[in-house]
Amino acid sequence: MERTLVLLKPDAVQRGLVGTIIARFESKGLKIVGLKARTFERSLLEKHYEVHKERPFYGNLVDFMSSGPVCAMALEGKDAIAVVRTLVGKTNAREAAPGTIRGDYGMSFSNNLVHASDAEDTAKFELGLWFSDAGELSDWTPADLEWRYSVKEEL
Ligand code: FUP
Repeated sequence: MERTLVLLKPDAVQRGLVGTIIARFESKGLKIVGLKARTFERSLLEKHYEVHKERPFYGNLVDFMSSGPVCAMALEGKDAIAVVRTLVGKTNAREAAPGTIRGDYGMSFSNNLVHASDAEDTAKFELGLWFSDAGELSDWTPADLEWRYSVKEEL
């Protein structure tokens, strides 16, 4: 099983899409192992987007992400990183395919509703950053786990 970080950005919160977007991940069969929502400190967002530090949009991005509440989530599942990236869709929501979260709910390149870790090493770094306190992530077994995956082939 793999874990990945998902952030529902301030535009998702402002537009009342938090429940809708979380439902997409839950319905897919991903397991929520961590969840919290508040306006996060700028320093956290600066670290989160450190990789873009030299890019011209960095300042605006950090301003936007610290401008209001963000819902941060840790999701778990087989190949969760790739599965979540597929569900989220292309960065520019105008180009994102219908059926993806950005494709169905967004019209913007920068206000694109969701962040999702893009690789194993970034997921590890980002989960450590956003869920750093002991006990923030829960290990639990969904009662229907054996129906979500083929026991013989995958578990
Ligand atoms: P993604 O992996 O799809 O979240 O996209 P990136 O990591 O490439 O970019 C992070 C965020 O920066 C995007 F969600 C949107 C924003 N961005 C801009 O505002 N301008 C750019 O030119 C590129 C990215």
